Amino acid sequence: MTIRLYLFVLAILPALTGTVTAQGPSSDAHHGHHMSSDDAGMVMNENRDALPRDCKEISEDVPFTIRAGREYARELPGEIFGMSQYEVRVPRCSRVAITFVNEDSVRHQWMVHGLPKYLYPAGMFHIEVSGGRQKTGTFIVPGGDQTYLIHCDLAQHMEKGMRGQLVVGEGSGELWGVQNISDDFNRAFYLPKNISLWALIVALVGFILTVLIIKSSHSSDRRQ
Ligand SMILES: [Cu+2]
Repeated sequence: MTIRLYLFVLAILPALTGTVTAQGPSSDAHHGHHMSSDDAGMVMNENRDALPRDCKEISEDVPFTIRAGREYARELPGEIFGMSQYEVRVPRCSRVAITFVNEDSVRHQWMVHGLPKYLYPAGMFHIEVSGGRQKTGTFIVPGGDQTYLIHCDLAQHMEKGMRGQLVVGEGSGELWGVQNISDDFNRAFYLPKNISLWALIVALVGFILTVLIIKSSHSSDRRQ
């Protein structure tokens, strides 16, 4: 009888400990990501001290508070979600501490892409915050001039306004579709900036030439 009870406890032990871990604050590896979470949200791939290969030391500590919510999109045509700041400019090799405040009732994320994968699994650092909560996460940027995409990865949130850029050093050019910074569409890099104006001019010239050719052929028909 005692042995049976022992076996029973042994069998349900993983389930019990699993439930306990899921309820309390936890810090573990999730699909190779380093994640720390509580009921306010989570920080994935936080990095306070590991230096990128092209940095000898941390150049500076730069804290930011970024707010997210519908309120910030109120003046923006076609957008639903907004942020208090769409562009974050930091020095090369700086340690960036982001306090992400979610003023909505739905979840939001502040996610950076394209970081070195040897430090940040999948090249990603991200903070996710439940409605009405806030969370702070820290990461160290590399030593090259580079522009990184920031967005909220929840369905349709980026398309509806939550898209920004992290500019390290001089950056590597503006990304498209960043609020207050760049145009709201993806322009192929090989096309000139005022491509629509040029297309209009070419169409007009083509139209005028066609009309002239038709007119001159009509008048030469009449002369014959
Ligand atoms: Cu969002």
